[in-house]
Amino acid sequence: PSASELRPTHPLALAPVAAPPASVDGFVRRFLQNLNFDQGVALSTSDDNDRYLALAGTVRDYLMARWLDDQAQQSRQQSKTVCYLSAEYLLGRQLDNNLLAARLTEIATEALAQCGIDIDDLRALEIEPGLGNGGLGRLAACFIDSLATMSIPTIGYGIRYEYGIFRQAFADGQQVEQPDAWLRLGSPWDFPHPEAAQTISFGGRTETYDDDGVERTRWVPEWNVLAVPYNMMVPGYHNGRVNTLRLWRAVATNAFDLHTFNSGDYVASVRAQTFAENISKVLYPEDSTPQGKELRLQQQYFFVAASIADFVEHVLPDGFDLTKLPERVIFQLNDTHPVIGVPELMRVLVDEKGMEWDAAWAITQKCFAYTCHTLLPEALEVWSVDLLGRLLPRHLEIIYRINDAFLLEVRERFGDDEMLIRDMSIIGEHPFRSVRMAYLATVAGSKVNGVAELHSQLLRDNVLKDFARMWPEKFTNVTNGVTPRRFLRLANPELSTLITETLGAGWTVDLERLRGLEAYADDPEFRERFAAVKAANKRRLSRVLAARDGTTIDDGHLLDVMIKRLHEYKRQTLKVLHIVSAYDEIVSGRVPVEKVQPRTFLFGAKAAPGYAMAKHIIHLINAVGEVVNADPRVEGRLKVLYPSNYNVTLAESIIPAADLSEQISLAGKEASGTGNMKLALNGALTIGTDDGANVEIRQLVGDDNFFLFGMSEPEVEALWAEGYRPADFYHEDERLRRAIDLIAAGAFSGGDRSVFEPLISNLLYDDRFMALADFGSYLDAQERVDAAYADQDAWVRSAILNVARSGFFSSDRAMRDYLDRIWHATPVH
Ligand code: HBZ
Repeated sequence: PSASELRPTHPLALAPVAAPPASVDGFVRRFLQNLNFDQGVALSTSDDNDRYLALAGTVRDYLMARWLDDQAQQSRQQSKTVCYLSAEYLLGRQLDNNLLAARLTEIATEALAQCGIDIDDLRALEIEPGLGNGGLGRLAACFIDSLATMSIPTIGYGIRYEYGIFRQAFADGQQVEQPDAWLRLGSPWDFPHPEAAQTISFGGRTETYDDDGVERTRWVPEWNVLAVPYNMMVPGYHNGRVNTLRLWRAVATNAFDLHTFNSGDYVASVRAQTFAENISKVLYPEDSTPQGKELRLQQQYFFVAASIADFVEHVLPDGFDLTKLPERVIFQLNDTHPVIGVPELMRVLVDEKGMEWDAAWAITQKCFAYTCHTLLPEALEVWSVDLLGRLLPRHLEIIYRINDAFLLEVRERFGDDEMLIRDMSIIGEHPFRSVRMAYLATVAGSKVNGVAELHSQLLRDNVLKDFARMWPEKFTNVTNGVTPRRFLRLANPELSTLITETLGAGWTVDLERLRGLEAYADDPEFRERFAAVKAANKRRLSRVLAARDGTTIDDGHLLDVMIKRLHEYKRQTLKVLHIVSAYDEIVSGRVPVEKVQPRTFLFGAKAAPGYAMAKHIIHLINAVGEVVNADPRVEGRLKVLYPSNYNVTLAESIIPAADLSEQISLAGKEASGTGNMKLALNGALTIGTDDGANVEIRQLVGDDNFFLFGMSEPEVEALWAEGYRPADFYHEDERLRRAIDLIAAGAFSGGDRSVFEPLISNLLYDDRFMALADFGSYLDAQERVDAAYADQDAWVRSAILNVARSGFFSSDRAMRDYLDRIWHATPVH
């Protein structure tokens, strides 16, 4: 028979895809098969990396069968799919999460033991995919976990950076960045699908042509790259579901630079190919100041265009009626990074599919929704018209046309108010002509949401106020959330066991059940067990730190943690000033050392490589730590730890051990925060300002279980309006003056007064984030912390109540909010 007549006849070929049996035997068999036939080694000669890759491959095989099944089912059911468009996914390690989700943890542990392997030795080998900067990227990872657990058909689309967020090291207390070669030892969790590659075009020009009497426009691009999808499986927790994270990698097309090729300069032609591959080479490490670099815009368009084409060509059935697109998809824009998808969808619908502009616009508006993650004006992304027009000429035309129609609407609504027109225009004129991506997203999106109540309110009142006046119903809030699977169940196994023994097992997918713990907050036996878990977690963290840095946490210390990106608005400086002040009080004899509550201050933070002030702050933290940790006068009382290269893996050790959570941003600057949620959920008490989601944490856990300090957002505004002079606070507050003077005098820089001069003069004469104004209130709050910690019974009670009342911060709840308020998609069972 000819090939086309061949049909499967073998019974195995007719059966559905079968996962390996979920038994120790089944696991051992599969593991050895992978070790022998994929890694190409015998068990006896394999090293730990071979074994890790074979183990990961085995877990993947179990998931793969379910994934194939889900793909088939989702395409049968034609259900609405959530396409989460995000330039970042800060995933963390995969092995434990995937074992847990697929109920394979015990089986795998036993199977490996029967092969003479301790699974813990392999766990430690996994390099986490750090394909994100911080909160925004980690949020995306929590969301896709929750969506899979809730059986919502989802595709997470993003970029498979070859180098994720840099590895941070310290040299003489200063940050140095090293490349993060996370793919070096192989990448067992994702697999390429070259057959589903998309060709993505750039540059060139546009032209009009006559299409049967209708004038149309087409884009004549100049160069292409190939976008190759790599799929990662995203298993739901204990529900047998597996969604997809599809990350695009840039590969040169064969046709690349045919001109050079044909001219005989073969080597130049091959070299030119690497140009294309640069697009997915590296994650930009700035988490708040867009760089405006051409490569970054290339990255954005690259992954968004590939994702839209993928959805239209491969997810939708052949011949799908695109006027029904909004019934099948919602593209959620994770900040403005994917907003170029708006003109891209318009281009596809109008230029490629021949749709009328108005019809295409109506569809596009229904298919997108926009999440904003910031309030800082300098973080709002703009692209110069020059650059955008050169790289994406057709998209620029489309943006202009969208803007023309939009500004007409503004005029109709508000009259010819030229000031207003200038303020609302998607095209800004100063300091250079540019496209304001947040405005484009707001105009195009069906909904716009902030990430905490306060943040959403400030978006409506300030950043996007004219738009909120025009379309009040467009604006909504979804307070962020975190996945309880990774950040409680996996990170804190002992607390998880205690909770399950107390409340039963359902809490991992229904976090509000933690409320049940309130009843135990006054139970002495429960408190004792809870306190024992915290102590054990501190010892565990101490062992982790001892192994990587040779540092430890002493028994009995209050563990005070500040873990987040290094940024002036987050105010690590305020924390340092507190430490310096506490140190100074002891060494100058004003406070007897035995009266001091022993504390370990722990920082984790990376600074954007080009952010000079943030790097000064890192230097200062390390310098203060070096002096404090070496001074016998405070030994056993104060200690400062700053492990380098803070990442998701390290967070999972720190968070369960923390007593005190530092959330001390200037009110009105932190959109939400999510570390604050993870720490409260693990029984740390928050010392914090009324900012971001802190507001909601405090409302839920109660004032008695939260240390509030600092100005409120309206007070901040008022102080600005009145004229803020930080030096006044320096002169008026003796403790503040002493702390600053000590740093300025060179006490932490071997007497050299110049080292921290830029930092000190910034504080005294600029202090954009008002650290000095909040210092007094902060120190008072820290005194309340010390007093509270002295009463261990009361402290543990508060810690239990923090856990009990944090159920709201599950990302499952956040997903329900998105589904109800924005997406209107439903689970597929
Ligand atoms: O997003 C953070 C917010 O600062 C934080 O308050 C919030 O909880 C979190 C999740 O909503 N924002 C970021 O993490 N932003 C970035 O990482 C970023 C990355 C690249 C950029 C701009 C911002 O170009």
